[in-house]
Formats: sequence, C-alpha cells, structure tokens
Amino acid sequence: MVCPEFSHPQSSSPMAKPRNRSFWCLPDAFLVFGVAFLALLLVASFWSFFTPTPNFEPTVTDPPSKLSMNPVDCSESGFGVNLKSDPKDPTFYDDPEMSYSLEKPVKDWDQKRAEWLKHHPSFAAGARERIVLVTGSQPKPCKNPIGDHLLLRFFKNKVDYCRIHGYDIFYNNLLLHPKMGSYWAKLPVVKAAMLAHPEAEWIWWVDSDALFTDMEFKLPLERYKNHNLVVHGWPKLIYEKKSWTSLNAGVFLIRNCQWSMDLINTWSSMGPMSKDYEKWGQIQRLTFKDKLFPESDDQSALVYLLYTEKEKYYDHIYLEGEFYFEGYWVEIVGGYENTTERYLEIERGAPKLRRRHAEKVSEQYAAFREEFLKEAGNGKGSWRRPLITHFTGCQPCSGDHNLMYAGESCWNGMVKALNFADNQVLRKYGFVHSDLHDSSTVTEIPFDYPADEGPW
Ligand SMILES: [Mn+2]
Repeated sequence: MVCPEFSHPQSSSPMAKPRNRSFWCLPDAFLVFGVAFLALLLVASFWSFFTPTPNFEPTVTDPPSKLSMNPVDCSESGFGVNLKSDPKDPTFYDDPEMSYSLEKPVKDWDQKRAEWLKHHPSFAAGARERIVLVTGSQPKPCKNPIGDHLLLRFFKNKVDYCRIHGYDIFYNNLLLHPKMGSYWAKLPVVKAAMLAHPEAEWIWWVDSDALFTDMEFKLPLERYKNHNLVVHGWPKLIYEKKSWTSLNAGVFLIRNCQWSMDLINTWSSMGPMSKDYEKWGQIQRLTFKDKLFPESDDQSALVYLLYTEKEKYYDHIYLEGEFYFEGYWVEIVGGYENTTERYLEIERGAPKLRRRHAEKVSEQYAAFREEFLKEAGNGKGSWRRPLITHFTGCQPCSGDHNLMYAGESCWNGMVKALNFADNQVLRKYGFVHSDLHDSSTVTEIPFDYPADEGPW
C-alpha cells in the first residue's frame, strides 16, 4: 500500500515556484486603495488651495505604481503559499508525545500530516509534487585543505538545481544523534526534515559527494506514485549476486509518510545507536560476500531488508535503474566532453534552444530539448547528461580516497564535473567555462552567437 497522497486535483506545482494566483491579497489591496484614496483627498485639498482649476489627470491616469502592481507581488503570501499563517488549532507540533529523535518512533504520521495540511490549505495545493532536498556534511572543518572549498561547490550545485526547479533545500552539518555518525548521520536528519516539512511529499537525500550534472532533468515522480522510496539499484544484484553495492544509499527519494517513518526506525536499528550494532556488522558480512569492512553500514542494511523481507519491502521500494538517479563517477567523467559536443551540435541546428532566456523559465527549454535527446540513451554508455554524478570513494572533505584510484583522478574528476554542471547554470548569466578543467576563468557568451559556433 502506498502512503496516502495529499494531492490537490488542480495543482501540481512544487512549492517555491511562483504560480498565477486568482486572488488578491485582500489586506494589501485594501491598504493600497485606502492609501491611494487618502492621497487623492490630500492632493485635492492641497491643490484647491493653490490652483483654482486643478487638473487631476496625472493622478488619475498615472496612479502610484502600487495600484498596477502584479498580484504576485503580494508579500503576504510568498509564491502562492501563505508563509504568515499558523492557525491556533492544535497539530502534531503541540503534542508533547512527539519527538524529532530517532529514539522515539512517530505514530499515525499520515493522519498528523493530513491534519496539518488541513489547517494550512495554501500548502495542500501542490503538496503531492513538493520536494525538499536534504544534504549535509560533518560539523568540523575538513581535513583535506581544499575539502571545504569542494563542499561549498558541491552545495552551490545543489542550490542551483533547487533554484531552477523551485525546490527547497536544507543543509545540515550537525550530528543529530550523537551515535549516528558518517553514513548513518543522514537518517536522523531525514526524519527531522519530514517533521519540519509536513508540506512536502518527498524528502530527497543527496550526499555531499554527489552533484547534479543535468540541471534540467526532473525526477519522473509519476513513475514513483505507488512507491515510497526510490534508490538507484538493480534487483538482480540484490537477489542473485547478493551484493552490498546492488543499490546506492547515497541518494534517495523518500515519501513523507508513516511507512517511511517505520522504515527509518527499522533501518536505524542496525546502526550504531543500536545495542546490536556489532552483530549487524557480522550478519551483513555473512550475507554479502563482497562487503569487506566489519561495521554495519546503512547501504548494506537497506539491501539486507530488501533481501530478507522481500514481501514486506520490494513493492514499496522503486529500484531506479533506467537513468543515472546517481552514477558512479568513474564511468561518467570521461564522457562530459562528448556530451557537451553532442548538446552543442543539437543547439546549432535548433535556434529555439539557442534563444537567450530567463533562468526561471529553464524548464520550458528542457522540454524543448527532450525531442532532440531521444537517441541519446540513458545511463551507462549514453551521451545524455547524467542526472547525478556521485564521487563514491573519493571523500572530498577528509581527502581519504579509496586506494583503487589515484587521488588526482578524484580531484580532477570533481573539478570537471563541477564545471560541467556550472556551465549549464552560468550560460543563463552570460558566461561559460571554456575549459572544463579550469574553474577560475570564464568566457563571455555573445548574446547571439552564430549557429556554426558556440563558445563551449
Ligand atoms: Mn556518497
């Protein structure tokens, strides 16, 4: 059973995206008209003093700019949702039994969330598609001298992606449960984000070492409508190969519902907060022969649940294997130049894609581009931009990379990926990194570059 949806039949827009509203902000409207009327009276009395034949025309035909203001300007209601109203009616926030902590499971979350939405109707519209992206890193400065700089760029990339698509983003850099460190730290954060964002249907966890490398691509939410958790993974690798890398837990989309609360509860009971933590490490190593380290980890724990309780979990977890929901950087970074060239080739033949436009309307151009990407393929071996490139094993902050690859290939790969992604953003601002390896210089893009050229 999929968790109940808090949908509104008329709307599918994500939260932070401006929508055309059919109503005025009444208090503002009254205020504006009131002030205008008063001003008119004042002007009338003032003028009647000095000029026997006042000409009201300028006041009447050229009203204060506020009168002609676009309704979207209403500061009361922030982009179609009311940010200033929290009715007194009690909700789960007033329930002393509730807790943000992993130690205390949440019950009846679907009802509680629905109740909150009932009291906040402006958020109910569009709730079904609303996503909050959650990411984070450690509380202390990075050991790697360029680690904090890299993390800043990885975070900037996520902010860029969220701004383009109207998603909210939360960056956490604290351990919300003292025992849940490193890869386990995300679970308390995701639970807290679910409680802090009852208006959002989905929480999208994206690791700090992962970045968006297709700034246009949007998750096909319709495909996940009967599922509560989406991860990049392959059933064959889980059930036949029994591999701990049969899915990747560094990027996941989780529905804000009771099922997910229960999952987080069960999932975290295999982590360091549990008295059975060591035992779980042993069980995981026995189950997954390719797991080489002794500690129980969040990814093996999730594969373990899918493997041992298939009936309970499989139907609720969507294993996305069709596109790079996240992709292993080693198989991706070599293809950025070719992808850049192929996209440029498409643009040379399609003036509507070359047209300059505001960043806010980027999704329209993404839709235009789709018709040219049919041959691109998806995932491994394709020349489509990968949605997310994940620097698994590189650890930008600590600098401790997997000894499988030279540190240089990690850092060079990251710089290339960051610039490849940044180019998709920068062009809306008129610039481009001509060289993907050069982070510090940009070239200005002429406003109308010739079809047979292209500066990137
Ligand atoms: Mn990661």
